[in-house]
Amino acid sequence: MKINILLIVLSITLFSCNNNKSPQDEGAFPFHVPEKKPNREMSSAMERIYDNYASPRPENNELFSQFKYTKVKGFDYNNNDGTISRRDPSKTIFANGKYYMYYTHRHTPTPPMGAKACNDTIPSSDWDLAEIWYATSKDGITWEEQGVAVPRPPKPNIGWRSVSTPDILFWKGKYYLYYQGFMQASGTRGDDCPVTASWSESPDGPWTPVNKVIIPNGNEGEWDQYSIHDPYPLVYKGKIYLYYKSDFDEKPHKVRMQGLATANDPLGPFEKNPLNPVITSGHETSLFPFKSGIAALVYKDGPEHNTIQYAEDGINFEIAAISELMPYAAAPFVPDAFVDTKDGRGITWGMAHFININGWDTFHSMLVRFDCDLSQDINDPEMKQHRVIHKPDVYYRQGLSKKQKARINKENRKLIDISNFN
Ligand code: AAL
Repeated sequence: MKINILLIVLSITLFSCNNNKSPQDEGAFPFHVPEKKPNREMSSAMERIYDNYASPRPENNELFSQFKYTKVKGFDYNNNDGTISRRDPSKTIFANGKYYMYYTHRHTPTPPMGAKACNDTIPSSDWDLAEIWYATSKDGITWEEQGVAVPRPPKPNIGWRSVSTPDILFWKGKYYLYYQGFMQASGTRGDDCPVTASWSESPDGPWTPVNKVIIPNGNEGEWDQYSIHDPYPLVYKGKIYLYYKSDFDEKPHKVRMQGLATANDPLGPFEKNPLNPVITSGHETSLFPFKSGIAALVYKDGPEHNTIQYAEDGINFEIAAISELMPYAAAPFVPDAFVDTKDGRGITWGMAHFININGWDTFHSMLVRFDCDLSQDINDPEMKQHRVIHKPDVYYRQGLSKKQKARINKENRKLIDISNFN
C-alpha cells in the first residue's frame, strides 16, 4: 500500500515537473518536424501550422497543391483581334460518355469599348452582348465547340443585354444552368446584374429560360445590392448550396467577397445565409466537396487571396493552405458535385481562363485547362512542390511604371550621403 502511494506521489511530481518545464528546459525544437503536434510550449506560428493545416508540411497537406496549365484545342480566337472571347467556364460535367463545359461567348464586330462608347452591337465589356455556349470533349484537352446553349432573350427579359458566367447543376434527372442576366451594359453604373437560370432534360439542351430572377440583388445598402456574380451550385446536406460573388464598396478599389444561398428546389426560393459574406477574398467562385465539408479556391482579390480554404459546415471557411499561380475563374471537374457526398474526394483538374490576352485594345479572354492535386485519391508529388521557380523574365515583366520610376528618381536625389559624416 505504502509503495503504491509513494509511486503515485512520485509520478505526479514527475508529471508536474515535466509540464511546468519552461521552453528553455524543453530544449530547442527538434530537427525532425513531428507530424503530430508536440506537447510543448510553442510560438503562435508553430501552433498555427499544427492547428490550422492538415499537416505542418505542405507536401502532406491534401488541400495544398501547385497548379499546372495546358493550352486546349478546338477554339478559334480570330487571330486574337478581340472580336471573339471565351471566358468564365462552368464546372465540367461528365455525361453521355463525354465532358461538357459551358462558358461566356462573345463575338462582336469590335473589342469592348467601355460603357460610354457601347451600343447595340459594340460591347462595353468582355462579357457584354454575350451568350452562353458549350463544348464537349473526350479528354478535357481537345474540345469540340457545339454552339449556343442560352442565347440573349428578347427585351425586356432578364439577360436581354447579355447572359454570362454560367455554372451547372444536375438535380433529380434535370440539368440547370445558372448565369448572370444583364438588363444594362456592364459598367453603366457598375457590373450590375441578378442571377437567372435555364433548365433542360439533356446537357445538349434545348434550354428553357425561366425568365425570372433566381438569386436577387440585395436590398439597398446591402453588400450584394448591385451584383450577383459567378453563381456556383453544389449539392450538400440534401440541399442546393449556391455560392456567389459580389463586388461592393467600390472606391478606391472594388471589394470582392463570396456569399451562400441555399434552396430545396433548383428554381428556388433561395435563402441567403445570414452570415454572408462567408469568404472574404477571391474573385470567381470555385468550390468542391471535400471529406465532410466544402473546400474553396480563393485567388486574385482580398486579404486572403492565393489560399485554399475549408469549411467543415460549408459556411465557416478557414485557410487550409497557401498556394500560388492559382487559376483564374477556376471551374473544376467535380465528379461528386451533385451526389450529396458525405466524403468529398476532391479535384485534380478543371477549366479556367486567361483574360486580356494581348492588351486592352483587343481585350478578350481564352479558355485554359489546369491540373492540380487536391484529391484524396491521388498523390502527385510534383503538384506538392513548395514553390514555383519563375524565370527572370517573369519578374522583369512586372516592371516599374513611369510614375514609379519618377518617384524613385526623386527619392534618390534626396538621399543623405553618409560619407559626409565623420
Ligand atoms: C468575372 C466574373 C463575372 C463578372 C465578370 C464577368 O471575373 O466575376 O463575370 O461579372 O468578371
